[in-house]
Amino acid sequence: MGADHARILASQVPGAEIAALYDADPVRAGAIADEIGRGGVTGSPLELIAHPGVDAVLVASPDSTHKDLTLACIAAGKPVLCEKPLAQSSAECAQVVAAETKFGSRLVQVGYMRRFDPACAEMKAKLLSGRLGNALMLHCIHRNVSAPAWFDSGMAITNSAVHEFDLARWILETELTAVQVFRPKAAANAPGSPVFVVIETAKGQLVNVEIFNDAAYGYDVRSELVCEKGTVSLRMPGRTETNADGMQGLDYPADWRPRFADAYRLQAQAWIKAVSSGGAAGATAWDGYAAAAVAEAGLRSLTGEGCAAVSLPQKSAIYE
Ligand code: ISE
Repeated sequence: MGADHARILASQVPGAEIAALYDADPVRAGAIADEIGRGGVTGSPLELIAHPGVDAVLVASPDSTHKDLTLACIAAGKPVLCEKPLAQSSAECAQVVAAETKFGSRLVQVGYMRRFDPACAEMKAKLLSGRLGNALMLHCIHRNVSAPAWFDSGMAITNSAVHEFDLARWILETELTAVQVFRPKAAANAPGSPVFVVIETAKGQLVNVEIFNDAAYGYDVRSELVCEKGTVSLRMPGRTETNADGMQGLDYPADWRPRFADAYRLQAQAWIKAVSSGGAAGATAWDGYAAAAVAEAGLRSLTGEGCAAVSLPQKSAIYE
């Protein structure tokens, strides 16, 4: 993702200039610097954050490093776009929220890029138009070709379903209050096996999310919002349709990068535009915290709690 973000910032975002890059693999960092023709390679992430030529930082590192790197950016007073999830637990997210609250204004944007996906934005706009009446249910499907080797059994929730937790909070403009996670007994007991999540919102709506990370056939993300007077669903993106072997078909992307290419570009553009004028865009650290709290309740449900309640403390004023 780091390489993708660097390419997007270098080629599709007016006003952005890559001043420095870091990767745990210096050869890879050097290759990206050569490819985009800009940015020196630093010796550590903290060196990059402290670099006087760096005004803002994009963190796209392993999930377990997000919290410390985001805190380092806040300590340096530099805006940061951190990939999701914001941290590994709600307690860690609370540390980020506390540091940003102490700083006094927003520096953190969390990379919940679906908020910038034109189809997701249209779904929200259609709900807000009032034509469909109140929202009652949101059905979501989220399938990957295969779970990466570093996935553990909880990551279907903490790394994948967090997208839907954020999407549901954002589209329905409410908090998620209770979560129950089911696993089909018929499926193999592997990190990429399906989980089925049922969520209740503070407005009394239901959200269900199927996560299947070993789905084999392609990257497939769907959602249908069911309202009192109609429904709205995301259409399959794609520009062409193939006719061959007696069949008509649409292609599935291999992963999220082509599927959400517009969202990543619009997210990066919104981030740079906002930080250039001293503001912030997209999902906040509070949103990152809320998604992590739902994920944690999901893990508790998975390990025997049944229907797990989500509790959130009072939101600080900088997030209102
Ligand atoms: C991955 O980390 C992402 O963020 C993708 O957008 C998501 O679809 C995938 O399930 C995650 O593992």
